Amino acid sequence: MSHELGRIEDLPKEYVQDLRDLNLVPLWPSLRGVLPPKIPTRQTKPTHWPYKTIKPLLLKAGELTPIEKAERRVLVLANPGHGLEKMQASAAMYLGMQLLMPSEWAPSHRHTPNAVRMIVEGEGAYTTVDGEKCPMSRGDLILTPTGLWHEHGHDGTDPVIWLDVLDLPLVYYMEASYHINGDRQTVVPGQGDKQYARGGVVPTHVFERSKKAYPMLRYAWTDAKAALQAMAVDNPAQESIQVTYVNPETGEDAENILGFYAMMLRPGQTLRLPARSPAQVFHVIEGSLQAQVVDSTFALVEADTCCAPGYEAVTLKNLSADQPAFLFIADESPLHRKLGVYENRG
Ligand code: GTQ
Repeated sequence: MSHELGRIEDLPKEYVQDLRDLNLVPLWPSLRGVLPPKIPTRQTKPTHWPYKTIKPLLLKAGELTPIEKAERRVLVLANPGHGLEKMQASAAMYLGMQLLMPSEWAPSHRHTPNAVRMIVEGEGAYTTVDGEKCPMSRGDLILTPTGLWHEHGHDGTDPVIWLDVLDLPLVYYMEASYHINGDRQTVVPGQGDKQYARGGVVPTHVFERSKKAYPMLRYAWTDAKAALQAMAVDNPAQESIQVTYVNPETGEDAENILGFYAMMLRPGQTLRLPARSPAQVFHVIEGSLQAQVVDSTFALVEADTCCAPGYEAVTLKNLSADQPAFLFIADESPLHRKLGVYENRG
């Protein structure tokens, strides 16, 4: 049973003006807007950003805007449902495709939003995070969690491009987003990955525990891919072949707000992901597939990115009969779970 609620036009104009003058607003005309029945209103529209359309425009940005004038040379993958100027892929996720040309340097800074980079193309670049120089290769995931210094450099010969995923829209909405510029970092031993790169054995600190909140900063694609392939071989009947990027000291998600995963689809496989509350982003690392969400069907090839709103099932189909497909997925699960609003509707 649902009553028609009173509208703003049903009230005397002078009364509404009296309220406004006192910074007061009647709830009932807006109640259904902020608490819609059964399912949230989602501005996040299923959206596909083909890499082949982004790359030439990003390279053009490399000609038009020197790195000194950009600091970070990024084209933002903006969801039209939120309005492009909002620069958000979903309520909590920001996506950007970043270009670094040989010998360029994107100076050191740190900020409150958490970021990760998924390397799309090119060799020879690195991100120095908290002093550790993390090499960038295709498919690698590099964390720059909240508050850690990071800068990008490039010793190679060809353009390097990566996908940035940040929780910027959420942190900005919280009025908690800011940055601080810093000097070039002093490089310390480590490449963000080696100590923790073998699952099952982690460093033991006999004298004191690691004080690092983020002990692992780089997750090499060669390791994540090998884990997926082993999982597929060891579990031939298992439908979903997926790994989660975790903090190896705690087993929790690698970052606090967004979740990061790698998935393998077997040749010819169709996988229906249940309708869960968090929005999701899919990025193809290797292979090609079809993604269906609401009434959109996207043909995704290598390096393509798409997003899906929360509360919707997503069907992924590997159309290749003989090649597996590998995906990077980012979602808002850690946020939803911590806030107690996570739902799986099947
Ligand atoms: O590389 O530090 O896409 O600070 C947006 C903000 C990348 C970065 C982005 C950033 C960065």
